[in-house]
Amino acid sequence: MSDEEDLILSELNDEELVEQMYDDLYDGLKDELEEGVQILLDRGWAPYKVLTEALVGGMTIVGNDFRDGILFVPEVLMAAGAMKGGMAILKPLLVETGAPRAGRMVIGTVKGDIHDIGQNLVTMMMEGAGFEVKNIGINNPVESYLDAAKEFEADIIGMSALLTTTMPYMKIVIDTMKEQGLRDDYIVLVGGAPLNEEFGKAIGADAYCRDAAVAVETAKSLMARKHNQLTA
Ligand code: B1M
Repeated sequence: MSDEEDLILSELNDEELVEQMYDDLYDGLKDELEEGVQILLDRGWAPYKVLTEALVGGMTIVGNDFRDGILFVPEVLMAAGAMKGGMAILKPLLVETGAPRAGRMVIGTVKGDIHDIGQNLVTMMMEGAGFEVKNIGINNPVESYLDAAKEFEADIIGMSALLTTTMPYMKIVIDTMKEQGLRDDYIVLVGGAPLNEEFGKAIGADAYCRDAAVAVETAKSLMARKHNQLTA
């Protein structure tokens, strides 16, 4: 039996376990990663802490090695699959706050882009904060956003892009909204690793959101502002 097979996750202390979970995520070991998530929850870790410290932390390492040509697409897909397994355990816990409905959002990744882990995470956190969210998935052209927003009677349109080549598509969506006289009907939030605040401003979004927690805070404060304007 190898050393790895001998490893009993529940016997590791928190720090060692998180390190091991980074390795498991890196190696795409979904079952082991899920076990790690469960152990941390059983030890009283808040779901959000498990998410950010153990899962997102591990994915950052994967991302760096992907960038540096150490990992390739198949390995990263395995890691993404393991990450989704861990997220699935956390989702009901993040969502079960029973908060009053805070607003409605449509979110999706823009045309040409198939990265969905980040926007799934934003979805979970927004739902946890009491928003109703329609997640329209990946590779969305303008029409998908606008049709979904209309049908769902959304207050917010959220767009995600992870590639420098797809982020300009966000401007196409916003420009189309302007052309169709719809821009002021929605709060537009954008996010994704290659974006920044300046980019958000330049394309005419209401706000750039660095991460899922910022997305929740921003959505709440812009919704409050919208309500105040309507009641003024
Ligand atoms: Co991709 N990929 N990938 N990839 N991939 C990146 C983005 C990259 C930075 C890797 C690297 O080189 N270091 C690089 C982009 C470089 C660039 O554009 N400058 C890259 C590349 C090049 C590619 C391909 C082109 C590779 C290839 O085929 N040669 C290809 C493109 C495919 C396509 O989209 N057309 C590709 C493919 C893939 C996989 C399919 C293998 C897989 C995606 C699986 C999936 O999503 N189901 C994948 C992955 C996993 C990554 C990395 C490693 C991780 C992304 C991730 O999930 N991060 C990524 C490296 C990295 O980002 N460090 C990389 C974890 C996630 C929680 O963070 O998505 O940033 P993030 O979301 C955060 C915030 O950004 C924010 O909140 C989230 C939570 O806090 N946020 C929002 C995100 N969206 C938001 C929307 C909002 C608000 C906040 O709206 C309101």
